[in-house]
Amino acid sequence: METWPIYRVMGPDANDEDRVPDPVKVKIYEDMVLLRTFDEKTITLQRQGRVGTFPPSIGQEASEIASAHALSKEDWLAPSYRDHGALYVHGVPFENVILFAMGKASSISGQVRALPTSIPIATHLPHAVGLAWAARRQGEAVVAMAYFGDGGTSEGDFHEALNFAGVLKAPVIFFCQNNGWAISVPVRWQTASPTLAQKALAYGVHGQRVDGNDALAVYQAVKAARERALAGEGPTLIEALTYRLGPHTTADDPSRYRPLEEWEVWRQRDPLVRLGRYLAERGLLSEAEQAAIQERARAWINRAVEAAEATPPVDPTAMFRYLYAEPPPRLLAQMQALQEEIG
Ligand SMILES: Cc1ncc(C[n+]2csc(CCOP(=O)(O)OP(=O)(O)O)c2C)c(N)n1
Ligand SMILES: [Mg+2]
Repeated sequence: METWPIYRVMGPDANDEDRVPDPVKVKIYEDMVLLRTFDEKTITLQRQGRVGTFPPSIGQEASEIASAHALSKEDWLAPSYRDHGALYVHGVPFENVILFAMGKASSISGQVRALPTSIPIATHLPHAVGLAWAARRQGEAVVAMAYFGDGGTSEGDFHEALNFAGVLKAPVIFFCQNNGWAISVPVRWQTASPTLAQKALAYGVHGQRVDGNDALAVYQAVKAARERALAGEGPTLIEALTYRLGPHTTADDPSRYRPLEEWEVWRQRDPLVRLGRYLAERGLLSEAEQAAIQERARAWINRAVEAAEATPPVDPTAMFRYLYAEPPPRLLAQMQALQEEIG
């Protein structure tokens, strides 16, 4: 019977050594702070009607940020709606993320090697396999990594993607953030499997559980998966155990379904506090330096929001332009009607 230990690098239960270069640790911390600051700011803006519905990743910063730091910029990233942090690390300017949240950008990803954020659950997983396989056929030494949640593992696309990836030995990483909930559905109602990582076994894919609030473990796990993929050893399913401390989106009220005691337990495991403490203890970043990073992040986000608010709104007819090379007459007629209405 295979066991599924939780891979850890930080803390008393660590089962591997810290091999993350010090400057990378500091950069991961800075980016985690930026993401937290951005999420908190955006929730406020949404309450004021200045941005649309928004899915924050508060509590998941270690998974979100450290995973993307383990990739090369040449790798492909296939994000879901919550993964603006990973996109930012991969090279998407934060301004794009803010514009996207304000409905002022038609695509978040721009010129970087990332797919547009996937709102449908898990539909981007087969795409990631395709990207990885295509890259391999073209002789490129890159991987594709798909981000999705615990809920995504119940979708057919997840299973089809793992099956294809296993058979093709595609250089792909399936990065599952198990944040405890799929909106109001807890993981124990999502699956009868004791772990999500073990689902890899059925497809001949390497599976691993990692402490998703341990930034260094996440980084090392993704790095190792990447190296295996590039060595032709096939795909990896990583289950990063983390927790969504905030709402599913700004349209959600978790107090209606989530026990407060559970939230209290996970709040004590805040990945940002944990990494901050680790860096301070090792003399890599003092508390004063951490406070300065926070201050800079706040100022930077405020400036970026101001710039985004000063940006003119996107042409609403843009929504008709990206599905078909040659839009069918019905869509063209709708586009024209809208054009006439807005003048
Ligand atoms: C195919 C599909 N079905 C249903 C939905 C509605 N929906 C949006 S988010 C969500 C829950 C997803 O949970 P999980 O995969 O755990 O990701 P998380 O939101 O926790 O990051 C659902 C059911 C959707 N977007 N796409
Ligand atoms: Mg979830």
